[in-house]
Amino acid sequence: MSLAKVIDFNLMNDDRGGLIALEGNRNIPFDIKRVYCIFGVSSGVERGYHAHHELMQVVVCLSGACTFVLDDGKNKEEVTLNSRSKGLLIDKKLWRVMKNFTSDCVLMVLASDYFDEKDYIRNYDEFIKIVKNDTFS
Ligand code: T46
Repeated sequence: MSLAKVIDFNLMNDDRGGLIALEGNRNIPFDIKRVYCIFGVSSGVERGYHAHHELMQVVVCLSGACTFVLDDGKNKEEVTLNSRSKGLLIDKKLWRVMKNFTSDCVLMVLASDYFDEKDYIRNYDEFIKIVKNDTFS
């Protein structure tokens, strides 16, 4: 099963331009409690290097491009985001690294919960222990 679940949004394009609608529990598979943006990332910088215990997110690349590496502790998968009409669903307990940001990259992230540092797993060894325990419990 693919780690990178990409959601295709309905792009409403006419001679005035484009429009995409994102709706919680409809084309976004959770209640949207928080939206944040990432932009102005310098060339060569990598972000992420963590997983979440419970948080689910959908990432939309509004401008430019960047690559996500997703890792479930067994498999790794890379996906490049460069389209406003696609959203990358990042499930809980997936290690993520973001890299190859273009200078014009703007990411909008829809999150299933409010910011909570306690939900982060920022140590890779701890992440591996958690996913192994989940497999055997
Ligand atoms: C994720 C990837 C895709 C807040 O105070 N509120 C927020 O809503 C967020 C997202 C972050 N912060 C603080 C926490 C840190 O002090 O902003 C700082 C930068 O966050 P972080 O280093 O976690 O940023 P990224 O780009 O590594 O990760 C972010 C999200 O945190 C994370 O949930 O999945 O984007």
